Amino acid sequence: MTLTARQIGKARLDVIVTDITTLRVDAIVNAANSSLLGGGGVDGAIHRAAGPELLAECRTLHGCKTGDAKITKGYRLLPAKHVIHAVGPVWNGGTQNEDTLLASCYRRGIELCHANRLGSVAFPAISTGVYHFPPDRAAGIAVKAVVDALAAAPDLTQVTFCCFSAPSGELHQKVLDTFGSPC
Ligand code: AR6
Repeated sequence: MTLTARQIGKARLDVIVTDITTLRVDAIVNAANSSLLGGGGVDGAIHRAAGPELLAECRTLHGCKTGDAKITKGYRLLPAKHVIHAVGPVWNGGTQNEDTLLASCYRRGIELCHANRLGSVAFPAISTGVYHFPPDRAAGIAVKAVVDALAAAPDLTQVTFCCFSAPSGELHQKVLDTFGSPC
């Protein structure tokens, strides 16, 4: 279900509520942990849908730092051709640079799209599950980080904020509606 769609330059940004593994986009972003070896939540769903080849490629990456992201193929995830594994911060009361690290995940995701000439990408609400980042604060950071990074990725024409609950979708919608113009 699409909650809102906004045009910012050449890019259309959507907020939808659905399972990210079902999306027809060039890349879906995973909310991974620093081992990149799988886990629960959206990470578990993506590995289940992509199959064991995804874990095999992840093993070759030797982990990923918090705030950074690495790209793999999507394997059985079709139609998503790639997975961008971003490692969000664990919420620790806001004292451990969590805001900056979360924004960095989105910026690195957009940068990897540009580096791989991808046209469309979908992000989950990174860190708002097991990592307990406050969802309203995370939504503000996510949308602003993507909007700020868009100029660095001129080929990117579609960015989807893929939320997994109506309340999460509404938080993203409220922020996104303050940017760009309706489309
Ligand atoms: N599609 C879209 N969003 C989803 C899906 C899905 N299929 N499943 C869950 N979400 P979480 P984190 C939402 O816990 O907080 C893993 O074990 C979920 O409702 O998946 O970054 C990793 O291996 C929430 O809004 O990720 C790490 O160890 C959001 O995705 C750790 O969890 C993120 O929740 C990362 O924790």
